Amino acid sequence: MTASNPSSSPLAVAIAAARAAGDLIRPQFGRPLDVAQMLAHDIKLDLDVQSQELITSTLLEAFPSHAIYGEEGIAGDQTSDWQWIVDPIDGTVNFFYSIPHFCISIALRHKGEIVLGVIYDPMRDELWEVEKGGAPKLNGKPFQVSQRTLLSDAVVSVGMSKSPDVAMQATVLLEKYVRRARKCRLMGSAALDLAYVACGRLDAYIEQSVSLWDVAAGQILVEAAGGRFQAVPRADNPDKISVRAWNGIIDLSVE
Ligand code: LIP
Repeated sequence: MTASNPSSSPLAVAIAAARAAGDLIRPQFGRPLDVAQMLAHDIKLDLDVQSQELITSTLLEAFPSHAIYGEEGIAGDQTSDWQWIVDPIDGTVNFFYSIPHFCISIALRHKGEIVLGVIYDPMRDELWEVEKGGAPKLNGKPFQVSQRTLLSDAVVSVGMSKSPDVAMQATVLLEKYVRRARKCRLMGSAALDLAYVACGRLDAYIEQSVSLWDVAAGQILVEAAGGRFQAVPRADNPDKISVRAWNGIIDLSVE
């Protein structure tokens, strides 16, 4: 699927969609928001849906035969070999609490293989992009994972959700890494954690239960930047995966 016009290449369209969603979301930051669903462990905003609708229309206008698989639902031709994986606001709870740490995450899979990833932080105007075989870039500049070699020098982000099993597993891991790493962080956006691992701000990110849309774009960014990404489906929930991503150098074993 090569586009003759570079401005309509899948990567260019993904970047345009992410920036358009950022322009939608940014002015709402710090304002009273319409809540679609307030759960004990999560918040769904009308803005999540609006952001996904905007991304979906941008992607499907350029590629009408493609499929969309997003946190806020599916669209397009679900039999397509080309599938966009979209998190319209990753870090919704941060956003709702006026913590300026959230992003838009867009990946494209072809026959199951991720072929591009874009993550956009609209508050800092930082955009990570990569396509298969290319150099990953942050705001146009190439980057790589950190070159730290020791866990004792590393900053490790541990993500955690609230279900009792997951919270328990994550707490056990957190306790181990807190003692072995230089510092641990719990930042609230899986996609930004992966973008930060990719460009060397973090050395590792570990989370016991996330969804594909949280991590798909981050996976290709980390791998293209020289790092490693491992995902294992959860036995208790086929829609969730346990993930760890790191610079590929540090030994993360803590047993
Ligand atoms: C959230 C993540 C967060 C993770 C949550 C959730 P959302 O995504 O990025 O880091 O711990 O389980 O998946 O719901 O804000 O898009």
